[in-house]
Amino acid sequence: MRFEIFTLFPAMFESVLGESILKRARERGLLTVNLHNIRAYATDKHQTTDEPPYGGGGGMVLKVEPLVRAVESVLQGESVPVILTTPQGERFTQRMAADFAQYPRLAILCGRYEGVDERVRALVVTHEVSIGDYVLSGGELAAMVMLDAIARHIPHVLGNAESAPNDSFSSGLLEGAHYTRPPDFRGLRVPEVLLSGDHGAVARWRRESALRRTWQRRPDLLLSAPLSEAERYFLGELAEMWARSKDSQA
Ligand code: 6GU
Repeated sequence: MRFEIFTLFPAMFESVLGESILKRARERGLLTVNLHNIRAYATDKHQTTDEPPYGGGGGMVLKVEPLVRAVESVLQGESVPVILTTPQGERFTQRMAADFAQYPRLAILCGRYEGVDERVRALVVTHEVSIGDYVLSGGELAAMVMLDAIARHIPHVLGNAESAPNDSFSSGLLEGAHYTRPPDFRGLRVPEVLLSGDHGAVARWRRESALRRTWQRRPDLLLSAPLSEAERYFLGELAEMWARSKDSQA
């Protein structure tokens, strides 16, 4: 999969692309990330990329000419989704990451300052995406978040040990608890079942741990998670235990 990233700060991407899973994916030819400096597409001799807004009000606005020129000259008329990073966009989710990963090529426009000239939206943008309800100084960090989350869905980017289906959200649930050696640390013991070698019992324990954690922290996810009859029964028991413990406090 190929990404075309349009930014005023291409160097911000270097460390993220140069480590761990994204580094390996690029080395193996599964992922290509082309960084395009918007400034290189400025049309005046000062290479201006931003200006104060018409009508005043402060802040700076990314100019339309460099952005549109950059996107058009890189994409060459090819039909490619062009994502604008903006706090006003649709909230980014695991579902969106999986859907965007189906495209062979994707462009991300990193917004900056107070925003981008509205005509950029009309001319080149196909999707507007936000990564959450807070304001970042620019879209670069948001673009890296999306890039990472999308790349995890490209076939062979994750090894077996890292596989995506058990990830929080892909299963519709949060992940449960994890342990590794030692079996006892300061009296805190790893649950016996995980040491038992009984794979069926371990799988059940993991699923229950995920259900318990989701019920405690993100009960909203349980409304849409695909659950078996046995899992619904388990949640019912959790709820009953919780209700009883509340009664005993009253
Ligand atoms: Cl995509 N951009 C900016 N500047 N701030 C954000 C954001 C994006 N998502 C959340 N906050």
